[in-house]
Amino acid sequence: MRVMLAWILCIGSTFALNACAQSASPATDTPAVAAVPTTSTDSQVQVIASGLEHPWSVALLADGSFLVTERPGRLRRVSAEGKLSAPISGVPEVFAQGQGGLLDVVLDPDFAHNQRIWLSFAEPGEGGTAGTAVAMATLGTDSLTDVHVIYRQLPKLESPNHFGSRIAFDHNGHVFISQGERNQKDLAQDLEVLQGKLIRLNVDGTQPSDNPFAASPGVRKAIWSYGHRNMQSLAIDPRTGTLWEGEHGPRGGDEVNLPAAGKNYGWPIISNGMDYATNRPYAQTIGMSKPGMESPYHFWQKSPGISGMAFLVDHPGNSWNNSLFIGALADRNLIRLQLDGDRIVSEERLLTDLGERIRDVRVGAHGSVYVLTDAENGQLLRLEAPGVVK
Ligand SMILES: [Ca+2]
Repeated sequence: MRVMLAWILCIGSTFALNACAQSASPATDTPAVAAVPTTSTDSQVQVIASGLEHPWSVALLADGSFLVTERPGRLRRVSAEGKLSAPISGVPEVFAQGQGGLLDVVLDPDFAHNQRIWLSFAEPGEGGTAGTAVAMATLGTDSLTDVHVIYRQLPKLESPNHFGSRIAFDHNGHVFISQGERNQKDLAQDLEVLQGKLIRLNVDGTQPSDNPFAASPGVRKAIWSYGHRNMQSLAIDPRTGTLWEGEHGPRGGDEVNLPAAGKNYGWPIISNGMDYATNRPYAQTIGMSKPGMESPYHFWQKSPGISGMAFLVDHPGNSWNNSLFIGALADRNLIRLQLDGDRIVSEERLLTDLGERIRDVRVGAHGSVYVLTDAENGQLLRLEAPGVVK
């Protein structure tokens, strides 16, 4: 079903965003759910910080300050008032080329006691190769200590693209790591390599004995699910513990999946996107579905260029309660999917007047929504739902 959606969006803010404008969203195809238009009467936007070079991820600290990664390889603190620290020392060397660099930053589930953070990044290898990697480290005032790389995507490859990567914890002793297939499509179906796979590890970096391929000879034991393209979104629904993942289609077909153990999400055999060069399906693609492969839970025929993902739930007084937010890079706005349980019932676009690529979105303990813009002079913004008084 194709539904053309257009909404009036009025953005109020403390800087030059005081405008109401009519914006048209792209056509949206929803294979498993119905989408209906919604109207946002107002939302409040505030710039917290500017001057961040291609910020990629933000973690929210309990004192109201932030940790922000910059893709060239820097990690900074940002005070609640928006002051940037000098780069924090001890960050692993990154492969800062193409789509590579310093990527996700996430607090350990037990951060309050162990001050541990997790970073994903493109790690340089021999001969110009690189691979997605994840490190954990102890956060000090201006340095990282006890830095351990606990995951490396192997083999390392020469491609500068499709590193993913996001980190999410299930609060049951496991960490999920999303990544890409490094723009080498066929690797996504090869269980002997780690490209194009969603990874599940124990939080100490060991491989869980109950992973779906733990007993399969010749298969990488860290694999949770496979057939993924470039997973830039990953979040766990706090209400249910369900894992949600988003990934870029090629030319069209960005998709959202709820990855289950051992399942094949199809790339490049099934896809809703096209070859960039020919605007026809890739040679490997047989169609949009195939028995034994999982079709997307939700997809966009025209790719928004989806990025970070975060749930706003358990805030019954908030008009955005039960939402899934996803950044949009190509569409230069913020996607809000209204949920009823796991069902996506409507879609709204926010920050349409800003005109910036949105790289990450996170939700604070009080229901504020934090967004990073992807630019040489990137910004950290805070949004409040309509009706919230601050
Ligand atoms: Ca897929």
